[in-house]
Amino acid sequence: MKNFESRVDELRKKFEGALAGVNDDRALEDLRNEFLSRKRGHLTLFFDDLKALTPEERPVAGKLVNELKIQVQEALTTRQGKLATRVVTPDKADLTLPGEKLPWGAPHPLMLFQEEIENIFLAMGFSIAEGPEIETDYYNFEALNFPPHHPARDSWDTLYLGDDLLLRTHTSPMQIRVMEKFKPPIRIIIPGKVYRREAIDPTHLPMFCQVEGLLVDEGVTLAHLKGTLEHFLKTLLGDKIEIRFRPSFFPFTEPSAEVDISCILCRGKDPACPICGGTGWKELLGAGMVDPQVLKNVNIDPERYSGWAFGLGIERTAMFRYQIADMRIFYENDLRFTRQFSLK
Ligand code: FA5
Repeated sequence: MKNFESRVDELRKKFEGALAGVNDDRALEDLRNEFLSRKRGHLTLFFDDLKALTPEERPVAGKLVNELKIQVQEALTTRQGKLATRVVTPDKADLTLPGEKLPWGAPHPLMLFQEEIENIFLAMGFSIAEGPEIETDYYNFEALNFPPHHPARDSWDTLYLGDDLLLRTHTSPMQIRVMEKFKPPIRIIIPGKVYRREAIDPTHLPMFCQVEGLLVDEGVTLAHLKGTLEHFLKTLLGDKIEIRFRPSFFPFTEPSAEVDISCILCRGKDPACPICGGTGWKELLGAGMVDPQVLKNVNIDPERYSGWAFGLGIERTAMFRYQIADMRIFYENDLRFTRQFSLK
């Protein structure tokens, strides 16, 4: 029995010595076979040797061999883990291995929809601009005729980033930036994100996208605004929609209107309709003739030039186009939803 014990000890030392020299998967596999192979592994042969011992010695010796077997198995597994996580230096990398497959990305449905909007306006001779999402009080409010303490600011107040900086509440500040830089004739659209202190519901988000439109030239009238918006909305949403201009108020346009389209979900028949609440109409945009005071603020002569502007909610409009009852789905990143829009 003493002899058996020292043989187990010797084998343990032999294994530990061999394991210390193992540096790759192939050597590890060889070592595993050498010790654990079912036919000729050292440990397997040891179990055979048990037969030569007395019935009293056998369980004690069996326990010793079993313990060594567990130790060998665990040590091999640990070394295998270490080999798998080792850093492969470039000269050792196997360049013949297939690369990792990355899933294809696709433009977000709202980006695709925005592009459609842009294309309709590009075809009418408009340019596209973008502007900062962090704005100053001057561009977001003051230059647009919202003096400090004006009540119209209340429903637009948003996240301030300091005394003077804020996340823009609409894309209209870009009207000012564009008119400061370019002189009429101006024909431009400005898509971008805007932010508001807002209670979230199926048609309201605290961050959403707008497209601003601005046209300034000689002899521009409200009829041009109506005609352009009608062409744009019918091209985007189909000939069947009805459009209505509802008198409204914006400090930077005079006269002002909210533009609604007929509800394509319930057509005004469902008092519980999540989009129109049974009214049959949903507001998509605000619009109006650029207030002469705003033109003066950017040194454009209101006696010579007139203009119109609009601001459209992209998510709201996309809801109509795709018949989606709740705009929050655009931001939930559910691939089952977004994949339906990917380009084929
Ligand atoms: C404005 O933001 C004005 N700047 C629009 C404007 C531009 C008027 C130029 C005149 C001239 P309003 O707050 O109504 O207006 O927003 C415009 C559109 O943005 C709405 O008609 C709606 O489609 C969308 N919208 C407004 N609030 C939200 C919201 N919380 N979530 C999603 N869409 C919204």
